[in-house]
Amino acid sequence: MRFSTRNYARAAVGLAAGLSLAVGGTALASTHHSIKKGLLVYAIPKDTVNPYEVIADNGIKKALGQLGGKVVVSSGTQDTAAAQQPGIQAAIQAHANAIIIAADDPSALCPQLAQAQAAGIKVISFDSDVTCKNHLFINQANTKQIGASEVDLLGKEIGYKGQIAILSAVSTATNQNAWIKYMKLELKKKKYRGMKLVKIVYGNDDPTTSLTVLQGLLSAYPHLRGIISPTTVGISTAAQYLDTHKSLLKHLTLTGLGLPSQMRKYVLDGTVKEFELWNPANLGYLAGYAAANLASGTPLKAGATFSAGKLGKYKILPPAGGVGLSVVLGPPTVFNKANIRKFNF
Ligand code: RAM
Repeated sequence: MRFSTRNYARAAVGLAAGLSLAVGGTALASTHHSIKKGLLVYAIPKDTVNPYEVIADNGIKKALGQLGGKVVVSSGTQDTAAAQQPGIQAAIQAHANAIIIAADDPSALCPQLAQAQAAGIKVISFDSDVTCKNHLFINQANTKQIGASEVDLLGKEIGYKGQIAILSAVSTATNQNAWIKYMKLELKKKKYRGMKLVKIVYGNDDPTTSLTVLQGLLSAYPHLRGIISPTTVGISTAAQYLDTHKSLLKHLTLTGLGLPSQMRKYVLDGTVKEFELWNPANLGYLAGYAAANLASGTPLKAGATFSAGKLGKYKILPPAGGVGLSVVLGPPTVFNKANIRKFNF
């Protein structure tokens, strides 16, 4: 890990937080100095209203703030590729240096993103990937591990038996579908043969739609034993519903990916036992640093490394498992009664 003199303060903070950092003599040659000043980054989240996306966008702003750049957030209020298109056009008009996008669709925006690249804009995806050429994906955690661990969290709680369902986000979201693919693969293992995935419903990361499809699911499958909701909007909506319909908890277990800030109440009152997530602010922060580095000359190739401020050094990984060039933030945290008070995102 490398640090400039300017980064010593951050290194001290990192050490205080228990991170293991090596600050060496030759390490003073920092990548930080090479970041261009005044970079303009367009952040295009899945939508501008989902609290998860807002926290992640704030992470991007924090990174660019540290690097002397600026962030414009542009997206719609619903999770559609069409609502993300104007943001890409605005980035081109504004001569942005980079776009950071959480894709509502894997491929629908590739023509626009190619147009942006032709105008010299670096394309970074985060949270939810695109299949377009020449971009870097900032992955929140290993995709396969998220899928597998979600199934395992639920399996443990329901004794590996019974009908289960998934409450997802939009049906075109790359991240949701990638995790669901690995959930299905995990469910094929012998250990899970007593668990049957009966239905996947899509709440579009909209609380009202999520509630409607949840109620439909519960009336269609009265014997449902478990729900995995790999979306912060879905799991918080479902937790709120179960909290007010406690008799369902006699046979139904909920887990998934949630914000500890939204789920704390439900974990402390026993509605939900365990769920997981990474730190979305750190995900945005890492994407911000990646964008600034690529826009300043860091090559988009496997093995290239860059410094991501307080998070340390990251390496671009080669394509694997259906994902192109990527960087992985790190393993998620499992939250339960014992630790949930410690997290504020
Ligand atoms: C929702 C969104 C987002 C996903 C999280 C876990 O907020 O669907 O894309 O990463 O949940």
